[in-house]
Amino acid sequence: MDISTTGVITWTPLPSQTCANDVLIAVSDSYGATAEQYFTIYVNEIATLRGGLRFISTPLQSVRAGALYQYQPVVVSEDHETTITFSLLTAPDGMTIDAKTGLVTWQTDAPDALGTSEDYGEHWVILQARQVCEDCEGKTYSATQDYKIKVEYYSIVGDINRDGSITDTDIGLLADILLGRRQVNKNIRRLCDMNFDGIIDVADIVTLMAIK
Ligand SMILES: [Ca+2]
Ligand SMILES: [Ca+2]
Repeated sequence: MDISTTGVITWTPLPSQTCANDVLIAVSDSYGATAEQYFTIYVNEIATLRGGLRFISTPLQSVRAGALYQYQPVVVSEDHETTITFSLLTAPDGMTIDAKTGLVTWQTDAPDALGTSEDYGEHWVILQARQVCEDCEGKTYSATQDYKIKVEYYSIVGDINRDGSITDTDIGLLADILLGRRQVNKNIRRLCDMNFDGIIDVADIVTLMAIK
């Protein structure tokens, strides 16, 4: 398994690697902040049934609130002649699937200034792939893949509006919070405490301005 500097993971499982494979990836930035993500990839055996249509890819099951979620399912079938059509049987609001390619796309709701996203939490997804063989009396093959996507809380200390970068907007928000002009929950207060001393004061603004 390889990971690129942009975070793209590439892996071709060996026949001996069917079943569960645990993966732990880590990311760090130039300020020394780090984060880890742990997940399990289930490798299926290749379909052997004649006409057997099945999914052989593993969906990405977590996404940062505000990010674009994309998943390209891969299916195999013994019937190479008949077109495969994809659809969503169950999906969160706004998720779409390309009927021809199967590409799943979902723009998740970005957190607002109070740190709330409509999409936080887990969402069921059920994908379906179908083949309707016109030359064989309309015989139909279908397969489904179901999984949950978790839309996650995302935090970088100092990124108070949680748009993924630290800008003047965050400094303005921190000033408003410090002056009591804006009420926020404890998750956001944690993002304001730049020097991790448990209180929000001018020192945090100074630190935020220094790293912007
Ligand atoms: Ca920000
Ligand atoms: Ca502080």
